[in-house]
Amino acid sequence: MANGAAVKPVVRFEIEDGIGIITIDNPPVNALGPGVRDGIIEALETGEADPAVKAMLMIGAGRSFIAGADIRQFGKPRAQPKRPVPDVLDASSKPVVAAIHGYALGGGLEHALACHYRVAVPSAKVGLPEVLIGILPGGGGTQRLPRLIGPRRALEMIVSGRHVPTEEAKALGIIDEILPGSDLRAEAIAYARGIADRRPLPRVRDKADRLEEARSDPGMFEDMRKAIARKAGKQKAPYHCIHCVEAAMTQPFDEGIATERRLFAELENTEEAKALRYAFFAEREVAKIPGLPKDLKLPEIKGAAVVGAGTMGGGIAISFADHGFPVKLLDASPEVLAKGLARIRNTYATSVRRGSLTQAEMDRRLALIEPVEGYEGIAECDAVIEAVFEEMPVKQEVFAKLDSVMKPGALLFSNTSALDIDAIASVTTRPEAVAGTHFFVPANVMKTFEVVNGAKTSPVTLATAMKLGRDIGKISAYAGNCDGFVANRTRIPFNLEQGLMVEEGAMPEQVDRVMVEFGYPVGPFAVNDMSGLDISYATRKRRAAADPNYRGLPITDRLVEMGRLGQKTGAGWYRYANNDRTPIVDPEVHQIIKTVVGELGITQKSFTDEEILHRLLFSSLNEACKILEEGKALRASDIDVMWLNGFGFPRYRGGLMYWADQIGARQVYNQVAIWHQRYGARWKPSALLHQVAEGGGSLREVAARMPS
Ligand code: T1G
Repeated sequence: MANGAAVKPVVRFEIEDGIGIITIDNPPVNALGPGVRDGIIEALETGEADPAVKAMLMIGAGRSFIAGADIRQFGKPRAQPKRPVPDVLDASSKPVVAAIHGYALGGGLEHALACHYRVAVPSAKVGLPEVLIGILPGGGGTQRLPRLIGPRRALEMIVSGRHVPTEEAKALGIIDEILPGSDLRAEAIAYARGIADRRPLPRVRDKADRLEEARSDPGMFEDMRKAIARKAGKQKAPYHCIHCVEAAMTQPFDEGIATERRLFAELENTEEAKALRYAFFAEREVAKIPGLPKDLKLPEIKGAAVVGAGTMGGGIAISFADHGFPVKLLDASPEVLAKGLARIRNTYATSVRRGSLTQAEMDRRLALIEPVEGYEGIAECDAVIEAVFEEMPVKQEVFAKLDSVMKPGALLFSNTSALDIDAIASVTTRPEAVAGTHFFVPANVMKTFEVVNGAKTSPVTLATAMKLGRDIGKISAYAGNCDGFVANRTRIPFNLEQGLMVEEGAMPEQVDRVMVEFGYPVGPFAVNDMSGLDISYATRKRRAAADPNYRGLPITDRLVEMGRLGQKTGAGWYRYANNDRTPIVDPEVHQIIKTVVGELGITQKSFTDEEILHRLLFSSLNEACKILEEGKALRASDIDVMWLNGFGFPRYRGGLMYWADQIGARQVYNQVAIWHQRYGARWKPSALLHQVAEGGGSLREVAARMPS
């Protein structure tokens, strides 16, 4: 090493009690980065050659076994190990045990599958999540897993990419034994000693019984293709995964491996794989707030309170209970509190009915939610989240009350989706302990969690809110304090263009088709019908009352005034038959549009699909650039994370900023400038967009100069 400092080996080999211990030590998650595979091979060869070694075990140092290949290496030229590790394991004459804690994912599980035995601690997770980054298990996973657990289960695991907990992995046959885990290394050595003399060595590649069983069900692959069609859309990776598992049924092992390698190579540098890799790292980067000291001492949040037992309050309480936090749910009205609890109970009961939750787990989570009628009942909580009606006077009244009852040091968070955090904090004596924690609807499902930084919010409060979001399973993202913060503010132009294009001649069903073909699960008009047209109607009325220049949406207003509130009234932008949720195009809506357009005297035109797509997304993109200019968002990639996890933006397109880069900042700017000429101020190009376009740079790499 240039400065002479010894390079810590990423793989260590030691012998203890006749067992060769191969330790992978490549923090933070022992990814199979440079030197790791070669290190493992070297250790295996050392153990193989040493007569003192009766068996070997592979174990990870730190918090995990192996979390897979080093994703940062993909798309780049990289040295390949002299032989694939699984081949070396297959050739071993001595048993090798994989001792798993933390995660065995992707190449990590594939290494374990090539070992002769797999043991794990109760809290471990295993999986082949490659499809989530647009590729497939390229280290033998598609050939070994079907042989070990049967093609149907393997197909489900590989196509979903889900992480499987130890207990289920044991039941499936992936894990041979669950070890207590108080001292995994010692427990695994004892296990290895126990199997050291067993022969023949159980190689997964030799197993055929589970494949035989499945020969009676050849239709499973076609069934899976049909089952994933809607969600997979145009993505290649899920179908390549199915093809590989199918090859395990139809080809000898080594030919199956060749098929897997060929299809892996086809996927590694696809646009979808690049976009999904970008999304993976963007979702890690979003947690970091530049300038926040890493060693900031954060208060521990052991229990929280939620004020307001409405739909949002209930969903927030569920998020806490789902992650093991005791939570007090407060509402001044006993009726609203009872209704809120009933809604929570119903949400859990639905999950039990669907089999995604056990009754015991439902009871355990419900027991964590304590209804409270008085403020004094929450005074000792470490943090409180206010989720009351979205009116400033109401919010300020609640915060003044919270300030007077909450214990010193308690943090006061608001779930407001747009109101001024500084104005809310101003009624308290502890504005440094106030921040926004904006959940998305439904709060117990959506992962985006906007943490809004007020002018007086302290770094500790900000960092604690960010961590709290992650602790309840959310993706926390920084947002500066401005109208609509970041996510909603980028969405407002989209909603406006959506409404205006219908006035100008685009049909709701055309817009929805364009967005579904683009990759959205549902079109924006159908989404409006799901959440109810009356929600935004009230907001528009409030904004029009406050701002005479506010551009309303007369067509949508007309629908609401005619009682067409969406699915809940059986009609909105679409018609819904007999409680069915399938949107049906309704000629009556076309008539309403015609009438209102006539009253507005608007000349209509036809729209191309591309024009619709660009009007919607460029309007938000332009606003996103303005937000970055103002420093209200830290990075362009944060905005992408919000759109992927808050607005259902198709993940294999990377996000709004990433997608715009595929078109090119220059082209986007030019179009925005044209629309500025045609439609006026609302399309005024962002200076940052112009700058990036001029500079030929990329939008997704933009980071705010001065966060505010
Ligand atoms: N490669 C590179 N860096 C990785 C990584 C990986 N596989 N996994 C995690 N990191 C980094 C991450 O960027 C972050 O860095 C830090 O580790 C902590 O991660 C041949 C081809 C393991 C469940 O898809 O799902 O194997 O931000 O914040 O929340 O078939 O990380 O601190 O600088 O996410 O506790 C397949 C990916 C690869 C697993 C831990 N494996 N990782 O979650 O921590 S493809 C995966 C995860 C493959 C083979 C193929 C999660 C985790 P930084 P984190 P976490």
